[in-house]
Amino acid sequence: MDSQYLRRTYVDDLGGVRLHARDKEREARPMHDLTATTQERDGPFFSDVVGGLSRVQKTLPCRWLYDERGSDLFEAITRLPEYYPTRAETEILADRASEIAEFAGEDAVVVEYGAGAGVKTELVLDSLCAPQGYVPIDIAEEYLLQTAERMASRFPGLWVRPVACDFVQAFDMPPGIPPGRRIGFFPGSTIGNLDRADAETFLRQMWRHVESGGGAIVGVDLLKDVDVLLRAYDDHEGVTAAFNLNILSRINRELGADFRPERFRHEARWNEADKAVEMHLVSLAEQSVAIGERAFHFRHGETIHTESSRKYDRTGFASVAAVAGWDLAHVWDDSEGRFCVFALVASDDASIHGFPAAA
Ligand code: AVI
Repeated sequence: MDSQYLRRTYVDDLGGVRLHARDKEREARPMHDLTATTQERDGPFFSDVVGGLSRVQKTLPCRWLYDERGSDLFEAITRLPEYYPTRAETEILADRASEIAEFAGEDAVVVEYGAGAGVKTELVLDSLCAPQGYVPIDIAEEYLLQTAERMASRFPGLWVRPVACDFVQAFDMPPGIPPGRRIGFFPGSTIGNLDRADAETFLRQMWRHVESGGGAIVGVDLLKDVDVLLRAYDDHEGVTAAFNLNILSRINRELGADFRPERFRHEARWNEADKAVEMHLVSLAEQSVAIGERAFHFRHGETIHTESSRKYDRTGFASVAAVAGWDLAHVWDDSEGRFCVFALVASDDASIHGFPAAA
């Protein structure tokens, strides 16, 4: 655990663990803090933005797309006719409920990465036989706590502990998890937003969280016709465009920058080498943007790369999972073959994780 990054762990009203960068600095501020903008300027958001905009291909990490408005816009995206992954995955989780229950076994504890609004979680918890616990993990704290509260009242007796953190960083499971087989749940093809190395690191961390013999249910979007993919990331109502452009308003608001979002446009591109749909913000003019004392120059047509959504085939994903210590148990797909849900079992080959192999 990087103790510099996660300064504090505490338990809130719901018993949830919150892990925050720079909590101590925040706490030390006076009640009427008119210098909040400059104080954020040495935080992780600031360093990601300045670092990303200083690169030859300007880039912003996609996790910063999800402020409150970004999370609302993403929920709206999941209901768009062009954005099929949510519907396809929901169909699989509903149709395969009994197989999922059999795979997870009785008394399971579900650990969900990137819990969001938790709609699919309800489907899974409903399918399971006497689930004992639920650990939702998300960086968007508002949503996380709402989801945790909803699940706690929807499933009385279920042990619920939200963890507010960036699940790509190293972190430990909260204490007091009930006994029972742990099942990592990573829906929505969020694994596609990680590059190969980060996907492997993430899968290794999930292995450590569920421990040998635990399981995982992972949603993966499949390679398909590029036009279908591009339409899913550039809908006709412009919701995805608003989601992408919103990051500029967030930088203005939280870091005191002077982006003019109307001087950028959203673009979805296919990257054949990475097998990924990329989201970019294209500069509509030659322009400069200030963030504090720093200035960033944009050529006309220059882009900021804000997200990659990698698409897999079945064997491609199974081999990434295998490298990280997961054996394949089942693969389920939707009726149109667009999306897969993988059921994985944490292998007991400890050598994969760099631990000494059992004698
Ligand atoms: C969260 N993630 C899996 C979505 C995706 O499909 O990559 C985010 C998204 N970006 C644009 N549309 C949806």
